Amino acid sequence: PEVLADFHGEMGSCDSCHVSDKGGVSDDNLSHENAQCVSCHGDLKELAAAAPKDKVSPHKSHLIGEIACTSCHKGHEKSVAYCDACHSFGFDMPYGGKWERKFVPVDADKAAQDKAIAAGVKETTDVVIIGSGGAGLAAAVSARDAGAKVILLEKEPVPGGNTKLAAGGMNAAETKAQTKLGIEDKKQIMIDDTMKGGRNINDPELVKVLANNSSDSIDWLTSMGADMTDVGRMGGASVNRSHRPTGGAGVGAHVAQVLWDNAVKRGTDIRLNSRVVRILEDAKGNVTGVLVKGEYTGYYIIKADAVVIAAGGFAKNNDRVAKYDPKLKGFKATNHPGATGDGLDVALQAGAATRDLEFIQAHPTYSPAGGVMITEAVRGNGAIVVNREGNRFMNEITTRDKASAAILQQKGESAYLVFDDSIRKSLKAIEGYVHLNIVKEGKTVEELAKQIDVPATELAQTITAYNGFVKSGKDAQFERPNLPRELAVAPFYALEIAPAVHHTMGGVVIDTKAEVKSEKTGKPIQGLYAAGEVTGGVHGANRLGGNAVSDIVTYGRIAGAEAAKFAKDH
Ligand code: FAD
Ligand code: MEZ
Repeated sequence: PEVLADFHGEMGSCDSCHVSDKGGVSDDNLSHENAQCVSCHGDLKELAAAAPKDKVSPHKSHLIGEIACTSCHKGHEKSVAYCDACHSFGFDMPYGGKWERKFVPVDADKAAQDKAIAAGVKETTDVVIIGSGGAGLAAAVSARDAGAKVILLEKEPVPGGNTKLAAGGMNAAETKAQTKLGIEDKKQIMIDDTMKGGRNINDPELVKVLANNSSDSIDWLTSMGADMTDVGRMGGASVNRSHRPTGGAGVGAHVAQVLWDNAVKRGTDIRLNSRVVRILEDAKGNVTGVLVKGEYTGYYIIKADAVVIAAGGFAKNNDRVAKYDPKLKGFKATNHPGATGDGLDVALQAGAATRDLEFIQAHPTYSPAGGVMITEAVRGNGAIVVNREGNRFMNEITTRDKASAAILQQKGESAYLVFDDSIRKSLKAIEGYVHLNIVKEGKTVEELAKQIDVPATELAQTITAYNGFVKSGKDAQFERPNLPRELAVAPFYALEIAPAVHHTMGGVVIDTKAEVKSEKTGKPIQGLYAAGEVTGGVHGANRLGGNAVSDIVTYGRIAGAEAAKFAKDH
């Protein structure tokens, strides 16, 4: 047999997987087909429990929601390991093919799209949300709480977008967690840090809303079951304000899971494998709904009073990235495979204004060996960065634009992140990197130096000098503002890091109610809202670490509530 369906076909008829009297698949989520897989093979948790302990298990997933078996195990075509889209595990999949994706523009297939539009409305709802990342899920929860009927559409087979990958934290000022830890912060300081980090080209009104609602957004998440009690430092922040789960576990998978659970609990109609290819408008330019391409069901129209674009950024689309910033041509990206910029395309088609598209951020610490971003929280908790000569060359927690530029100036255009066992113990996220086998370890600094091929004497001198700065409370070399701990507890660790495209700061122009502005009139397009990485203005020219999760929760909430209100008054 060539594919899974052939093999299953040999054992029984088509209705061992499909609903026999329906013809074709059950829906775009393949709900029935996936239930059939689980009924014979067990669910993800059961399969993960049965996996060998000494290997990276594809079933031990950090993805949110209930991951559909068919995301990887295709029936009528070769199976693929979806995680290969980011990592390079090289799993030997039964009936396996190579994971790859060709970018298809949203306006491809125009004739079929026009035909579907001519066929008319298939379904009606109050609010359509495009994207199942944090902004989309937050919008779904708040729109449902405001009484709207909501359909949320996600083009990927797995939900959560970039949000599920977020690691270091969510920025918020004047929170209960900060008070408990004795951290003195002010919303105004968060505003000042954000404007400074964004080189003062941010929309100040959007920044005020971000900071002034940040503590409330933490409380909102907490009220729905989130744990945001650990607080660390991110680059460009004056104080510790990056909130994450206890022990420093990754923030994004947790927040996305809490929002997912709450969106599901509130009865949101969530459809995966469902790509929005056009926002529909009437002759006056008011939004009337969306044209969707269901992976299996084809094109159809949903009529809606309001649409929220929460489709994320475009960092994974290197052609588009290089068009706006040619220096980034050929760079790897930290993002999930769906971050291609479709949201921007449908918004542009609908006449939205855009801003700041040329500002694209590289994250300084991506591991080329693992295909993963190493969270800034490792540096925030005390790690240093050294070059191939074993020397520090920057303030490790400066803003990302400066840190990335400094690393690219070093020999080999990469560097080493160096930390000790006390830092490892302070941050659960590090266990993930150890699990991926990308962290080098030495019982002594000298042994570590050998492992990463840097001169042992220089590395030892660098660490001794750094520990001296920690003791005196002043980094006399690079003025690093936080010096949380000496690097003194063996074993010592290092991993190679280099910058990779991480965040697209620009996007659709919104106001403080998350209404999308028209390019032509400068006024809001009636019924169109946007939130999260698809928008521009909140982060200016350079986003501060931790501000994106804050952005998506606060503006996702606002967009959902405003869209529901608009639908009600419509
Ligand atoms: P996403 O979460 O990307 O969701 C958008 C969704 O829309 C995607 O699932 C996408 O597939 C879908 N979509 C796109 N187009 C369509 C379409 N046409 N039809 C249907 N669906 C569509 N920020 C922080 O503040 N703190 C952190 O610690 C942090 N860590 C990060 C770590 C990594 C590895 C990465 C990549 C980013 C990190 N960020 C962090 C940034 C932050 O995670 C993102 O900016 C943020 O989560 C974006 O949320 P979003 O909801 O706007 O978009
Ligand atoms: O905001 C981010 O992108 C972030 C904090 C990433 C990280 O290093 O964890």
